[in-house]
Amino acid sequence: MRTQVAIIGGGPSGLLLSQLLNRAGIGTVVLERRSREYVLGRVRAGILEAGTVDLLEQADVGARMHAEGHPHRGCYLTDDQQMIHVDFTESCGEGVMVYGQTEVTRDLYDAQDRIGATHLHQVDNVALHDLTGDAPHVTFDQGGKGHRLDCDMIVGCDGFHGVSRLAIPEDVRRDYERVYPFGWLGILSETPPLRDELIYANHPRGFALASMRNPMLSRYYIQVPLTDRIEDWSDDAFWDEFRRRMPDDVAADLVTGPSIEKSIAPLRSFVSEPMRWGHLFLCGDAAHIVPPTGAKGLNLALADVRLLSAALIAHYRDGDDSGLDEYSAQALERVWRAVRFSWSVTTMIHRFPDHDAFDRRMQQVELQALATSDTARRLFAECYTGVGL
Ligand code: RFL
Ligand code: PHB
Repeated sequence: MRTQVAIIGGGPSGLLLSQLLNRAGIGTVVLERRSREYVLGRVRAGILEAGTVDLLEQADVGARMHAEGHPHRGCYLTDDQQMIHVDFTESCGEGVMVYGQTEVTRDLYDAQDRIGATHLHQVDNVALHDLTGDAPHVTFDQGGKGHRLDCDMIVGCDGFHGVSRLAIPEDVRRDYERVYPFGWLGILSETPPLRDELIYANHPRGFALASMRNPMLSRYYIQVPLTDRIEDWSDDAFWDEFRRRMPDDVAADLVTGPSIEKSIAPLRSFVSEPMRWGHLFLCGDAAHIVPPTGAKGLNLALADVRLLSAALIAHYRDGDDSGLDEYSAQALERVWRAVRFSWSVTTMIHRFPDHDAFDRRMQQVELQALATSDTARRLFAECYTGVGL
């Protein structure tokens, strides 16, 4: 088998890259470890930056997002009982779109089917070969048989637990990591959202987030110790704890119902440099992870794809390799800015087991800056909507 660009991983990065390249006449094969149903069953991010919305339009997957997504012009943060509103549109002229990663992924699969793109699912033992030589290729097993895919380039879109990043030699690769001492327990419920915009709550009992997918589908999270398991949390226990972490007058409006999904995600900041090695390029979670607090993970992954797709199109169309040569350095600039934002919001809004009275004062000063300073609100809004990254 031969293709121009072999894409490892059929999550949002891999699918969008395949979509943009196919539309430019460049051949791709996507190799995905899981079934399509499994990929579509994962509940993850919910917020799209303005630039992500534009990119999905360019890829011809914007129609349902515009019909069913919900533009938001701001969000709330709390400091115990105090509600602080940041109006993104007033502060920086942009907003965000509430539209789940699951829906983005579904739209990408549908668009890929329409143009007849090649996806191989349930592949195992993916291995990358000759990354700096003349014959880059990927080997893998599918249906009990071994296969070889020859290509010009390999793009690792296989997430944090993928194999692509590990194909970069250890003496070349540099990893940076911060593991946070808590996770997020999230539930999805068919209930009306608590408010018209998201609420990020800093409460003495810990962080909580009220998010949503649509007027009858809510997504709620609470900070939990890393040792907690899903079985420890009945729906009732979740709702009780969530209610206690919201300001009293907001909590009074909470509509509860059975959870239709429940999961715990650990929080981590991670960056692996470089994002290119020979014929291998990395996109998205394969190269970097951010805690979900800033809603950056999916957006950052798709920003990589925007850069890399343009560079690959310039390579094939005009023989211009400057974009490929600059890809790693350019992508990492945005990555580090998003890592800083996600880390700083995480630090401002969670209760850390080792925080003392001093750390708490720092949180209060930062939250009060958002309440009182146009400049602080603008900085936050620019990062959250992505225009300042
Ligand atoms: P993905 O979505 O992880 O997709 C990678 C794909 O590669 C496949 N794969 C392989 N395929 C072939 N061979 C292998 N060896 C492979 N190893 C892995 C996987 O099956 C998968 O289909 O990465 P991508 O495309 O870069 O997209 C990134 C986003 O998914 C990610 O940044 C966000 O979802 C992060 N994230 C969240 N971000 C937010 O902004 N808000 C959230 O609420 C939020 N919740 C989450 C999250 C990430 C989570 N993960 C990764 C554990 C919740 C979870 C649980
Ligand atoms: C979500 O709706 O899943 C969500 C929204 C905002 C975040 C994280 C997760 O910062």
